[in-house]
Amino acid sequence: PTTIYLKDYTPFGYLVDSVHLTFDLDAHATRVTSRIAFRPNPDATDRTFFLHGEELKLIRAAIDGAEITPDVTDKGLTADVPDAPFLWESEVEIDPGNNTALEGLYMSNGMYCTQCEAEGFRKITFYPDRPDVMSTFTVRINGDLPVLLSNGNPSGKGEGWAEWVDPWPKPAYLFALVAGDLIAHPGQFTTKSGRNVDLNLWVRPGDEGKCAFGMEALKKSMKWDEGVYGREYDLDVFNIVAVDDFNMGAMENKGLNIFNSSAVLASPETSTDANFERIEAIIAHEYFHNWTGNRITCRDWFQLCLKEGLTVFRDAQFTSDMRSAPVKRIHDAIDLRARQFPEDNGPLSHPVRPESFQEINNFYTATVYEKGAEVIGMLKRLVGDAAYAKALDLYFERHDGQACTIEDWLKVFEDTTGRDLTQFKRWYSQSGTPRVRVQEDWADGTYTLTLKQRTDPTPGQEAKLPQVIPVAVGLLGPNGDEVRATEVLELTQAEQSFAFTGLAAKPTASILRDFSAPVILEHDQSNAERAFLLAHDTDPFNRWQAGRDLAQDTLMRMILQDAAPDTDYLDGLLTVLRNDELDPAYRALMLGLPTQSELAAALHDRGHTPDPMAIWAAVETLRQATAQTVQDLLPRLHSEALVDGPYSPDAEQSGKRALGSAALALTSRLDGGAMAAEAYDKANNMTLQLTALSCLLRARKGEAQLDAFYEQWQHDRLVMDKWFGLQVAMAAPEATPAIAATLTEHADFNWKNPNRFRAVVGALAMNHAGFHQPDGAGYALLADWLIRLDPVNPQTTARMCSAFQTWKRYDPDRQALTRAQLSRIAETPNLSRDTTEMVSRILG
Ligand code: B3K
Ligand code: ZN
Repeated sequence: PTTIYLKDYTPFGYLVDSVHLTFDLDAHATRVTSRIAFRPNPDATDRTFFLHGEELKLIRAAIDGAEITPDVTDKGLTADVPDAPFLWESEVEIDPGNNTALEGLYMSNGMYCTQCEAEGFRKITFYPDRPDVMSTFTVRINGDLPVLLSNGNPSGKGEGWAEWVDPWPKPAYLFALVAGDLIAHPGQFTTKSGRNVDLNLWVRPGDEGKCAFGMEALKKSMKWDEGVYGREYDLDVFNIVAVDDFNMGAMENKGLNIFNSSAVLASPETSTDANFERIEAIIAHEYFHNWTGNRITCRDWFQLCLKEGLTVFRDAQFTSDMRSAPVKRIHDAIDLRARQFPEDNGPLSHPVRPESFQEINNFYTATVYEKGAEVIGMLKRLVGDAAYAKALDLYFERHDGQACTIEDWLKVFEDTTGRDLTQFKRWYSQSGTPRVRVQEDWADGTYTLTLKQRTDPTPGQEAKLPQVIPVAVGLLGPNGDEVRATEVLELTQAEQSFAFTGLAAKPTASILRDFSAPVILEHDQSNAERAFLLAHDTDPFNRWQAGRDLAQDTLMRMILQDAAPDTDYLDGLLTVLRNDELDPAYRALMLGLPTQSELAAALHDRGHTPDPMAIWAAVETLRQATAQTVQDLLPRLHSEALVDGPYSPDAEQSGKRALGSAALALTSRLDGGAMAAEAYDKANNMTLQLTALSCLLRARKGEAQLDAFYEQWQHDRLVMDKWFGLQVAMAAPEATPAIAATLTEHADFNWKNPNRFRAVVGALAMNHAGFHQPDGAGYALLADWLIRLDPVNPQTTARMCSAFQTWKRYDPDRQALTRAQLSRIAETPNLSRDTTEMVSRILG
């Protein structure tokens, strides 16, 4: 396989002035006719006329009306073209009905749809399929289906055809087409300058009742982007389509967003609070791409974080504004530690802006997205809110309509603030999670904080340079009052000291407030200090973090020294839970524990070999002790979940349900699931129903409820995904591989559907102790399914290979078992480029 390098970028030899496409739809022989106006690009030196094209049957090609015979390979075609503007025409035939990879034009339940990012347009027609080639598109769809959609504004339609014009120049990856028997859930939005926009959420018949929430989320997003970023929508229509077979969450095609149905369809009966929150965020994310991604796009795929990091950052701001900012920040830190840290500290580690790839689809990662967003958060913290707003205004003004780089992005900050961002830019080029070690000194009223940063070597990067790390710090006095408000220290050297003078007594430091940088803080705080912060910190993030540190500390000692659960932790938790002034959602978060995978990483960091079964046992013991400690509070906390009045997925109600659900889970450890069985019968929404079922499954009960759930919901794919997933997630470690294997034999296990595949096989990889069973059954089962899925859907297969990325943390036996499975995958004949790249990187 060939490796593509950032340093090799050159512009394409031709510019595209317009694209006209005609689709004659047919399940197995769709004809795509293109008419493309090219002209030589004055900024390019290489005039090779190469058009990407894969899996296309070329019927005809012509230049300025004269038929030609281009050189065609399995990657594309080359042709001799005039050194002047010319019209390119081609006609190709494609087979959407057999497109199981879900990239290009494919079919899902009788509906035609597309996914072109990153490089799927080349499976539709011959084209310079690269994001720096932008053009307006006119699309004619001929097909015997009631709804025919493409990008932009509708420009005409009749029986069996429709035409669309997208006036905004765009790269091919934003092209979309949908055709099918769909029903619209309509809405309206008037932009701040008075443009009336017709909104539609298109769904399959039967899903009409699951649209209202998504539509409202869309309107809120449109309003928010006008208010906070001054960004207005720029077409007369905005369409969203829900599709059951989709490789990711959703896609921001211009004016025609295509969503995995799991990322848009919602109703209280079928969706959990967490589903609602995720849907609201994804709708916002895709909508925000209209400016950060579509109007300003990426020059090349190495710049992916330009649009993704920024858009994740924007959707996080939106969620903070719509819901609770501290809760969102804590969720994001949990998520970063669970998904990005393992990536950044293992064989798949890569910079936020990668410098090489074989298959770009493998770089839609937590590093590019979530660390990319953290980098923007740090930049905003360093320059301040007002300067950030000014820089963004300049970004939109200067780069509208362009395909840009990270250099362009940083330049607007340099130009508006006068800051030199040379060192800051290392966040984009250095991979690995920086570690910040804390040393504290106290003398004569002066508290000195010494911070040392280091980043371990990562693949391809042995030596690391110091980065700019904003460390937000506050100090608390002995009575719990804040004696120094939050201040952002700029750590730029390998080692740096910061002095706080004039203090009456030795303070307790609250460091890395609000999780001000995506780093690992190494702070040997005593549990007494942690308990003090848990009781008094004014920063909600660090108050939560103090509880988390206590929990981690006790778990580590339970695992390593067979210690009993720590009373500092249990007592602290009790105090927090009793405090009715604290937001229920926040108290629910306090009840959370580090994931078992995180504990494995922490053990590995400290030079121990993690034993997944010992980790699992410690967590179980701590949970049991927690249940006993807070026993008296549980009935009242559980009743929080039973809010009065109609269901709403808002922050307040879902926070109460989160706390009530956590209480029910603890109760089930004491009563064997009796209360959960009652709660299951009474549940009047999916959040409560699923919580009760999961408590029962964990108590090794709930067989009857599992059957009843199946009977009740077998007609609903999204709910059935939960039914499949929960059984694997809640399985006892020893039973996990067998349960997962049995579920893959279930009549409803449609493994070619990515959601269903992830529900079972993905859940297996997420069940830490179950996946890491000492006999290797978890590894073998995952490998079996990856080998089976690869020829059908390489993207989803490759993505799931990352379950193996942490393999070198574990003991030699497990390593040998994993290596055998990875080699078995690697040696599979005709393995996709996607999976080949992932497995070879993981093997190292
Ligand atoms: N831009 C798409 C992701 C496309 C993934 C291609 N493998 C969704 C998003 O980030 O909004
Ligand atoms: Zn995105």
